[in-house]
Amino acid sequence: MAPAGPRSGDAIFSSVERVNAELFTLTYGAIVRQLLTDLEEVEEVNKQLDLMGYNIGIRLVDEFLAKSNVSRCVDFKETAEVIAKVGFKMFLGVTASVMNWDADGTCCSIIMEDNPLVDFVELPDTCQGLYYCNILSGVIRGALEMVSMKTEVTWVRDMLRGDDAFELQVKLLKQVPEEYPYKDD
Ligand code: MYR
Repeated sequence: MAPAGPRSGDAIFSSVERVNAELFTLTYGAIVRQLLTDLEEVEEVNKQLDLMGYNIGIRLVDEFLAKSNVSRCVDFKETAEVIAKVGFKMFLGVTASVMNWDADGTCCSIIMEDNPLVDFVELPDTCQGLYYCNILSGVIRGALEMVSMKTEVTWVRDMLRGDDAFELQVKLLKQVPEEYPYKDD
């Protein structure tokens, strides 16, 4: 078999992936910039990014379940691990850690040390108060709502604000039991 050269399938695949990732990062940056121009108030931009994420999340969960072969999680702890390890890998190409569980297992932090959304990003002073990656909190909230979990997702740490990592707190507010749609008789 011929040795894999610089244009082997793998090399082409990974360079296409890298270009796609960069395009995604730059496109997201352009969206945030446009929202800042259109909405003016940083708080409104945060809300809009969260809403956009929510609308993506409620759709993306189907793709996630179909592609990942993940079966129903036994509890919220397993769900959080699935998001951080499988979901983030599938849609962002990175994994995250789950930490800081509260005593009853309904609140945790998802911590990202590597965040492709912020490659090339530097925020000017006029953007203080902006949660640049707010789309992610919306995506998680939307996706979890579609599997019957009402959550509140908030940023605790943000490297664009000078913190040492990105940390999202995910709090389970309510778990709606899914009903079997047919009677068993
Ligand atoms: C279950 O049914 O309990 C498992 C449900 C897992 C839902 C996982 C949703 C994945 C969301 C991916 C988020 C990606 C963020 C970039």
